[in-house]
Amino acid sequence: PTDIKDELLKKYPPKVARKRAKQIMINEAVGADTSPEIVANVRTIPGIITMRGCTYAGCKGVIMGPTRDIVNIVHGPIGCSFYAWLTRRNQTDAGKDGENYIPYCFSTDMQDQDIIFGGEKKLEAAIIEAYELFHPKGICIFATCPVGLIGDDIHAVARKLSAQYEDCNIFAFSCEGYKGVSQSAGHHIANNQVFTHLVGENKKSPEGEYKINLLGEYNIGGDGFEIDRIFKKCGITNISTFSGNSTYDQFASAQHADLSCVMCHRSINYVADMLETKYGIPWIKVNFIGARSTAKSLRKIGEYFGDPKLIKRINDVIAEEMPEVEAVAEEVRTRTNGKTAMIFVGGSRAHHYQDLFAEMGMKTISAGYEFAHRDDYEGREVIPSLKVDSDSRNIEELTVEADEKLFKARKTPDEVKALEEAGFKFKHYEGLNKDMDNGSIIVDDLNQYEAEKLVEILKPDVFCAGIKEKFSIQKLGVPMKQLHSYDSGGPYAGFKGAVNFYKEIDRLVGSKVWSYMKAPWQKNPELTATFVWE
Ligand code: CFM
Ligand code: HCA
Repeated sequence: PTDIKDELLKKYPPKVARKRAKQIMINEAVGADTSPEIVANVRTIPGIITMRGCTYAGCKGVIMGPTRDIVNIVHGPIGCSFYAWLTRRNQTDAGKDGENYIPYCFSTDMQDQDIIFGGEKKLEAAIIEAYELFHPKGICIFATCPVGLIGDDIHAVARKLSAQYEDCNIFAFSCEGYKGVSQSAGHHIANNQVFTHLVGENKKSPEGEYKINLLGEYNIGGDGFEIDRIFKKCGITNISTFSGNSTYDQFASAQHADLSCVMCHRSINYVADMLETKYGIPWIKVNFIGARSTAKSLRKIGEYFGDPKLIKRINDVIAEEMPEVEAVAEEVRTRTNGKTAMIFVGGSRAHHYQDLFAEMGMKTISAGYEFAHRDDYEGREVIPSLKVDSDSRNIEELTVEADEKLFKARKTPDEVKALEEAGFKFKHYEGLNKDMDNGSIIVDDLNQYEAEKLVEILKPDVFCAGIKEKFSIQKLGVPMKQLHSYDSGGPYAGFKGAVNFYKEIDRLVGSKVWSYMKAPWQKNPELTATFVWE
């Protein structure tokens, strides 16, 4: 593995190689007390073709994009709006009310003259137009790069119109693309504003038993639908998903839950903390990617509530769902066992999907995140030691206190202690490194050059990443599965999702088609344009 690292670094100028060396790690976390340090959440080195996206993408596209009944207006050039318009495969059920703005693309369509003379008037007109057309419960405004550069005060515009329209909650996000080093900054900006302007608004508690919030599940390819199906069957009430297929009222009621379940740690762990501090809602890490992981997460929820009725129901559901899943897994394993995968996606999924591959007998030999932070690699223990640099300082940390009226500890200190003594872990996430074999290659902010090199050297049976990597990897003759959009597939979460995934990967790694990728001139050098003296 050390040779591979050297090979990846060889081509770089010394200064770049020195920096990249700290972001490429040969894993040695297993069996060690602490995981070796990886450099993460820092600026991409100029000149490198990164896989990352911008802060606006994280705020508008990722966090707020999947909400269906909030009108999301992009203040900026039309390209930014087009980029975030239905490109993320977050699915929606318009529900009984039928309110669904996801198919729309709301933009102020900034022009040169707005950049020169200011765009606040245009933004105001856009909000008024949207309000008069739709009368939504909420309108959100997103800043793109030029907005920050010219200094339009989007918050002032939002405040003015929010006061004017009492039945509409209007607020804005300073999520200019350049604001942080990646999408991750945008998640934080989005979540802070949702927490400040929305959570806690609905005073009446929704009906139901065993109330939870599901944080960091975005319903890509219908994952959230499958998880909700399972919750329903178990009798668990999901008050609010942040933010797959979410509604204004769900966010506004989140403070009524008795437990927060964190799916994507990267994009939302701080919201779980804030819900705990302000309202007294404890949180646990869950993972519904992988059938066994799903069963484990459900049992954890059962253990938390501690009601025998719920625990029995959960066990019955698992017993009912698992045989079909196991049967498919066993069948595909005859072909997939021992095969290898690489996973490079934004955050959590590079960790979560290793469980699904393991269920198929497949090993993830190399993985990494585009923009996760050190805690997502090394575990939450490192959080107190994370360095605040000029880029992270740019992103506001909210100071939250217990709400005088609404704070309610969900468990007594004795109950918490009893659970912990029985091995139950609150706000615990061990990160990716501990789950990968020692010697496997972990790379932060992988770039195009390194992706191709790694594939050439390690020849995985499948490479998982996004649209930017898709075709260059396929051209190397290796099957490629998108784990952002799922290509056109999914859901892959929960029990039914696991079955879908097994079948899809079985088909991909069994296919010979990509190995026939050599172009005629690669096979027959006489067809190349290179002139050779006879
Ligand atoms: Fe969380 Fe996500 Fe991911 Fe993410 Fe994303 Fe995504 Fe992703 Mo693309 S919130 S970190 S910012 S699990 S959009 S649904 S697939 S990079 S690994
Ligand atoms: C984003 C969204 C993205 C991009 C996926 C990809 C997604 O980061 O803006 O590059 O294929 O999941 O849609 O992560």
